[in-house]
Amino acid sequence: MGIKYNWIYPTYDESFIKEIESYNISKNVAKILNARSITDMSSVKKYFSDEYEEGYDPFLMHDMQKAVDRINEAIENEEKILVYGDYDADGITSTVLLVETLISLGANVSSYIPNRFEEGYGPNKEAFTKIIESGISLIITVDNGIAGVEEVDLANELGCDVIITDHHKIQDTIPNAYAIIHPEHPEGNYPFKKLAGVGVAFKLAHALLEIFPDFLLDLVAIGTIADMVSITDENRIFVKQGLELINEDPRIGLKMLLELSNIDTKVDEQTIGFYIGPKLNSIGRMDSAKLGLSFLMAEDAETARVLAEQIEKYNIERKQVTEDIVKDVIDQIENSSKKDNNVLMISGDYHEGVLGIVASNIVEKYQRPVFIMNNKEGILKGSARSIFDFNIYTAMNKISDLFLAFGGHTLAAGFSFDEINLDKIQEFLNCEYEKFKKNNELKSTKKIDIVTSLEEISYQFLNSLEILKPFGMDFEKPTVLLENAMVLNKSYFGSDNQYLRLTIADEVGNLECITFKDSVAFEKVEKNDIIDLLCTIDKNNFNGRTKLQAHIIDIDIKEFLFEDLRFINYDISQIDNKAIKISKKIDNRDINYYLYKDIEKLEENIEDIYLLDIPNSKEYIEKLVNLKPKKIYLICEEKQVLSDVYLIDKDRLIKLFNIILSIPNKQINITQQLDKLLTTLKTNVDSLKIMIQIFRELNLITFENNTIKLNENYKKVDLKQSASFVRMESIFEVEKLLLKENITNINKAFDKN
Ligand SMILES: [Mn+2]
Repeated sequence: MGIKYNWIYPTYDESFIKEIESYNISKNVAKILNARSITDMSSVKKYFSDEYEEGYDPFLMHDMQKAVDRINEAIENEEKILVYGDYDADGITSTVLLVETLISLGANVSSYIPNRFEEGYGPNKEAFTKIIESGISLIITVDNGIAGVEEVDLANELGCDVIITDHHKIQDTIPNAYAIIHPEHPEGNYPFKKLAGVGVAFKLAHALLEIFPDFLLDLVAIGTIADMVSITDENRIFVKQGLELINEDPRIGLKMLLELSNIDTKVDEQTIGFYIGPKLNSIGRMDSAKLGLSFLMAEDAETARVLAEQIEKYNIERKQVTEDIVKDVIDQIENSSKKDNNVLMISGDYHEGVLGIVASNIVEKYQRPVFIMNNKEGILKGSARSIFDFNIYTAMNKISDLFLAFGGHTLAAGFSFDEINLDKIQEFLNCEYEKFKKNNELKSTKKIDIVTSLEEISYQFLNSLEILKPFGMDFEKPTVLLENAMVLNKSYFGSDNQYLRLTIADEVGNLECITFKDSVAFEKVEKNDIIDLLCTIDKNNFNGRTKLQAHIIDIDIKEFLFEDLRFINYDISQIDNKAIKISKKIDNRDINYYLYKDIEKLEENIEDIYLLDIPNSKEYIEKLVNLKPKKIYLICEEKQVLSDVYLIDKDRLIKLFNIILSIPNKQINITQQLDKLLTTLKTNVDSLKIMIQIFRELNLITFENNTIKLNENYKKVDLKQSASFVRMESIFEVEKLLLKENITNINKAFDKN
């Protein structure tokens, strides 16, 4: 088990894997699909098929026809239409998508994005009033929630229709909008519920344009990835095609932004997730997100460049502000009694746009729910992030009267409250989490897709997984467990040395492994440790060079029971007097010397055991392991390796018996036939003697005057009925294990887990 997570090892259905391999799909891909419960051919075919290339029929969405009719009517009558968007990447792309669609249809369209700091999320009355006063008679909201009941009523009163398109959780009271397009509409029956805001806007565009508008899929890909919705089903199709479009013919703004980010490789979901998405999000975190619209809709290179540079600036600023707040929060936690709280609640004079990012960071470090708040004139406003499926929203709901406002779901929420309520809220949340801790294990689980070792990791391995892309929510990057790798080197990097870098190695090569997350958890990993490393495998492009790199998810430091002191002429006089020494024969009568046959006398939980030679049976080792010693040191010096001396096995025994049978009088005189026998059986005299002994024990022959004579009444027998054979097999087995295997395999052989 790992330091951070409980690992769930995969189980594979071998026949399924064979079947899918016959379709020219690599074994690794087969394993991953299998580990992810895609376990029959029809699901596999559906997964890889292009059948759904154009997604589902947009008119399957509730109110779609009604919305399309109203919009067409507005275009016909030259009404002023406004697209009301949101300030995050999903909201910005949704807005651009619908504005471009309406422009292409000849509509008189404008857009509005509320300001995060002045207006907050969702529709607001003041904005609606101003918009409608300016002559707008149709508002279409995108990615803006479905909670604006009063705002929609107001618009209706002022003679303006509202069409809501959205994907957020539907509340009990639905606004009285002209039409509501939502994949989860209670009266609708849309097959896929997990579209992003931009995905819903795209369905409306598809319906309006009456063709599949694949030229808008770049926006869908960006919003879908940035909003971290499920990457399965229709979203997978959209993202895949959208990424292709971005690579073939990017918008001029994106092209500039990619250039400024020094990205010259193929754009994939990670490029969007790590670079483009956060940058688009940073606009609204730092300033008004309107700039994002101009950026995505820019048509000439100069405008695009200027806007891209501004976005770069916002992003750098956002990173700096985040870093500063994280530092301050950690400082507050470490230097006060706040650290003892079950739920960390920290406030300061903080920039509101980044509090969610800060909270996620702190959760990662302290592994408990976190509230990060800006204190503005006694009102605490901020973001909460939870962990281990502790439902933070439900907890807040129980004391809803202590909040001015709050909203969210299991693991994330936004809120505001008067600071006089802080202690009450803190106390209540501490209690709630205390109860939760008692009934739940505070360790998340992590599923492993593939268990392998370092030597299997290659470009070929990584490339074989490409077919599964894009990865994201609900279909994450394959997790690979590299077993028994040695830590060759450990170092830290980053501005504060906050990131960890390990180099792991095996006999063949090595691999650089890094993590940008909570390197503190892995502090006790040391150079030369043998570890199981759970990671994802990636390519790292640096200074024009590409190399393989692992991203560390979790680590298990192997505590080995058996330590190897074999084949090094270990000087046994070094052994501590208190340590237990075990051997087949005693030649030193020290008090802590034991014979294998006397190990019953040993008590449980002894510290160190030294095995001077090897026992006659594996059973003795098993008994020792059961005593739960701290370490078992293998010295195992053997003057005579019996399996090398005695050349006996089942095949030879059968051969010898057939020789006896083939002779007419069924007798062999050993003295006369010795050389011939030894050559045929490829063995030696001592071995032959034991083989004869085995046959005697089995009543197959008699042996007198150096002559083997077949017992006429012999019966077919099991070799295991011969004590000599059994003893020999058992010695060979334990010798093979303790003398021929490496220490890792020996540890594995006796590992109870
Ligand atoms: Mn959204």
